[in-house]
Amino acid sequence: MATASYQENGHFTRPASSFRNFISPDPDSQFPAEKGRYALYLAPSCPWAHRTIIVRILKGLEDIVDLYELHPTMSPEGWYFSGEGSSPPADPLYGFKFIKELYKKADPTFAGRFTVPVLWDKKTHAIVNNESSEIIRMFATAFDALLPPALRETNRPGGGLYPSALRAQIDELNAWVYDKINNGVYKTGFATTQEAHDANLYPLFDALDRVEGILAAEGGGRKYLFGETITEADVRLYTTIARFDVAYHSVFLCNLKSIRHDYPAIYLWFRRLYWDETDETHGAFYKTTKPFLGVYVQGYAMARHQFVNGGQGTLIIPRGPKVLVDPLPAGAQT
Ligand SMILES: N[C@@H](CCC(=O)N[C@@H](CS)C(=O)NCC(=O)O)C(=O)O
Repeated sequence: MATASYQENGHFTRPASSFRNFISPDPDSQFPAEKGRYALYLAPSCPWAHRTIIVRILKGLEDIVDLYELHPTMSPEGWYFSGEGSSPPADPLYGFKFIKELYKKADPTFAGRFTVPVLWDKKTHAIVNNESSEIIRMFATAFDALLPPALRETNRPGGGLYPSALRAQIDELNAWVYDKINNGVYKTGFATTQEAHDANLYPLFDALDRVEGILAAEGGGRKYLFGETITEADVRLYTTIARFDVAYHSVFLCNLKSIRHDYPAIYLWFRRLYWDETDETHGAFYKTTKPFLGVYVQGYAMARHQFVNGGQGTLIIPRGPKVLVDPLPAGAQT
């Protein structure tokens, strides 16, 4: 998931994504919204990639954007197709084994990191975008003309995933959630000095306390971060919380508290999303989390072993927690 080139004085630093084009509803644009033209390459274990597969289902884009899943743990050569589980034996388009081959096809001179997710244009054989926060924004609106009216953003309850009235507030929340929580767990777990670890661990839990306060507001009645409807802020927070107790708590040493024992409002919010199978989510959270919950820990243990210990010594995989996700409490609605 990362290598030593992400290091600075013991602190983990995440480089910016390289391909930043947008799919547009405008038929004359460089990347116009068309059914069957685009493919999403990703490893479902990756929390950034996870955002995009959730929104793909939330928006009903399964028949419009292809999904090609890489193996959930990384090889020394990077993300790869394995033929195991939901990963085909090779890239369905070009027969590649490794995601880096796709990057090289798009740009033979590319010298950055070979990260997932990748949004690929089958027509021009190009990477449209490899930044999850932008891919989910595109998915929210770009294909709306191809979708049944109920799935278009303008018709969704609350104004959709990124409603205009809430944009400034969503951006503000996303910024600290990204820095302190989404990326905060990595900065804590990939720290190679105690000072760097501590400098990120305490702000991570302060930020979780702040989220708990938001979700516990109104007598605990707040269903989602911005009220009664799911926004992209919920999606972005969810993929980190889904991995927290099962991987970050043990492997990334994020163990001041756990979600299940110490954050009742966050845990309720998480389970509402996870267990929901209604038309509100079409099971987007459950379908994209359940098959991989038990393997997140392996991917992170391997990545940390490589990153912090240079792969030296025996790799031990933590075996807990025994229960991956509890059922919803009696009486709580999804
Ligand atoms: N900012 C990117 C980050 C993507 C990212 O860092 N993905 C990780 C997996 S969780 C990756 O592919 N790492 C491979 C590498 O660094 O070599 C996004 O949100 O899309």
